[in-house]
Amino acid sequence: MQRLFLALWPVDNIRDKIAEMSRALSLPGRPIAAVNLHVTLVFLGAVDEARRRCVEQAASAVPSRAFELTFSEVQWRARTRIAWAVAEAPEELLQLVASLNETLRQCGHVPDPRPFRPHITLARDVVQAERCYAIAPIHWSAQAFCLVASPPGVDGSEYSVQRCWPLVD
Ligand code: 3AM
Repeated sequence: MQRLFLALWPVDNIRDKIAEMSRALSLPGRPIAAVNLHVTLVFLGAVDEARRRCVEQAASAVPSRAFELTFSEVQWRARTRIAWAVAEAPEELLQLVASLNETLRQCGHVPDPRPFRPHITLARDVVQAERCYAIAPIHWSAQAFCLVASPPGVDGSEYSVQRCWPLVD
């Protein structure tokens, strides 16, 4: 079994900008390592080999369009103790997530009932912070989405990108 999720994975210069912005905020808590920064699209959980093949086939067939995301705010919530950078969701992204959730049902996936909000988790276990930080906007031109494995149980370990699918311009 592998713990998998689908995500937008930043190219290096975007990753560097996000990591630099996050460092500059000096958020307390456990910062997410720069190599792990991402936007989760669909969390799949523990997946066996057969289901993984199903997921890859479904992801290959899903219609998708390229889009741009702009992160212009960092929010912190006392309830979750998470600080994350948030962006407005463009229509193409909402469509992509909806299509993935729908097509992945054939692989036994149960969609998360919570509304999708594009975000990059920057730090966890943040006990106290500002509710909202304005940041210089970070533009992320999304050209692909990826299947990513998260090694079980080891908090702080590196995620590993398994495979990516291009978004059509
Ligand atoms: O991108 P974020 O940080 O919001 O919290 C986990 C992370 O989300 C989330 O999957 C992403 C990649 O690890 N995650 C972990 N367990 C989860 C679960 N049981 C989960 N999301 C939903 N249900």
